[in-house]
Amino acid sequence: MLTMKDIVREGHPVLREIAKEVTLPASNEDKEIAQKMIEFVINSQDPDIADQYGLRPGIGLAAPQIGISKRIIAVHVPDERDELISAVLFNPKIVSHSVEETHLENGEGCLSVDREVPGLVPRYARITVKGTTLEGQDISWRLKGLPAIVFQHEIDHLNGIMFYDRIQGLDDKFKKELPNL
Ligand code: K2U
Ligand code: NI
Repeated sequence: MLTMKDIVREGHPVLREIAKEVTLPASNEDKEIAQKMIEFVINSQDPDIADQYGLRPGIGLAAPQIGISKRIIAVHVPDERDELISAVLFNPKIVSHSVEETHLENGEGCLSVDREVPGLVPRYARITVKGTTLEGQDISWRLKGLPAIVFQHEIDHLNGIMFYDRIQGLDDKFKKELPNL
């Protein structure tokens, strides 16, 4: 199982690369990567497992965060009706979005960033995401609320974007990759 030692931290170049498309149908290797990723996110939300293995709770993970520059994300997050969205997507793509924006009141964090970075992160309030699931199904999901935010956060990782890149007015010294600002 993946633990925090497998999570790449800011400053590693893989987090600034454009991840490569996954050849479909996904190979067994890519399916295994995806399965480990969703397992990590689910484990990170289980208090006993998270405590036992020192996992930081997460609602999403992108393959570059485990050092793999491929367009794979895993998300395990309740929507506004408390319906669970738990999925892996290969080659996810935001195909449309609202003009309206939203943000998390307390800003965002990242499993690859071991520090607080203050500031609001503007996100599209509603998005339509297309991609391919672990089972090989091509999906098109319309998302809003926290699910929309987490998908944007994870797809940013596939494009080498960190959440703090989007914080307006944040002094560049806080955007430095190196912990010694
Ligand atoms: O990609 C990651 O680093 C996982 C992040 C994803 C994320 C961060 C901020 C906003 C949306 C998604 C982790 O899940 S950070 C922990 C977390 C947990 C619950 C809600 C928000 C953030
Ligand atoms: Ni992140």
